[in-house]
Amino acid sequence: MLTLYGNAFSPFSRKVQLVLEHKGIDYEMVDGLSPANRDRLAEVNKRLEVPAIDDDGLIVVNSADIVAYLERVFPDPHVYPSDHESWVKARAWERCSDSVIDPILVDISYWVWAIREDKMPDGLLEAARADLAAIYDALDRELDGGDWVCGELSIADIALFPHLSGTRLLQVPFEESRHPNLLEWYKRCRAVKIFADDVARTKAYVAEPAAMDIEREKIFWRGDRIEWILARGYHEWLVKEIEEGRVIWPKLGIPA
Ligand SMILES: N[C@@H](CCC(=O)N[C@@H](CS)C(=O)NCC(=O)O)C(=O)O
Repeated sequence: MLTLYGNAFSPFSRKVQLVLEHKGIDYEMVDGLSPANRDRLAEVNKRLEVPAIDDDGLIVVNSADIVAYLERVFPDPHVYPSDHESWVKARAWERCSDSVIDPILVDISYWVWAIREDKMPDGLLEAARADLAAIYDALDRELDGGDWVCGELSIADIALFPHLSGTRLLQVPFEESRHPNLLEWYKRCRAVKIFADDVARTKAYVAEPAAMDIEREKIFWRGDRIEWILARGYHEWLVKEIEEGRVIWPKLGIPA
């Protein structure tokens, strides 16, 4: 059986789990971010990141690569649209979810779930709100007249959903007045079983932050999340984090 090394708190892991469930693929889940499973995760992903999958000994890491692999091996129902234009658009929204939306939301989330004594630096929440508003505007336009971001339910919706489901908690919600199509899309997703189950799993996981079985004192920093924090002017804050030992770096992700 296929094994997913994931975690209910990771949007990338949730994306892969949604694809597995949409395609009806049997899988077992190992919590890859639980300290108890660190050695097992290291065996499949040297970067020590989730998600990773083990499909009968074939290891695939990185959520977009995993989704592409699943689409090859289990093509039906497909998550990449069949016409070229929608395929390009769906990949673009998946990439935007992974490398633009994720960094903004994760960088402002540390003051919600991590164990820290400081307050969020001044202006960071406002910077997140401004950047996300531009993304919500674009999504609202994409959804004008359609149920799903790229015509049919696709990887675009699946990649976006785990991120956008956390925006109210993080105080950066999309609003009925400015983003009515996006709000309707969100409600439409919530009515689909795979998305409802995803939200239930994550809610149960974060219900008691003190019981969350992940590293909560040091932050795991990787590329896009560093880029956004630096691009918004918070280099001094990040340097202090490094100097004060609150940082974990990914290990070298060399295959094999
Ligand atoms: N590019 C990777 C990013 C995966 C990623 O950032 N995973 C985070 C969780 S969301 C992680 O495993 N971090 C390690 C940690 O927090 O210890 C993907 O798409 O799979």
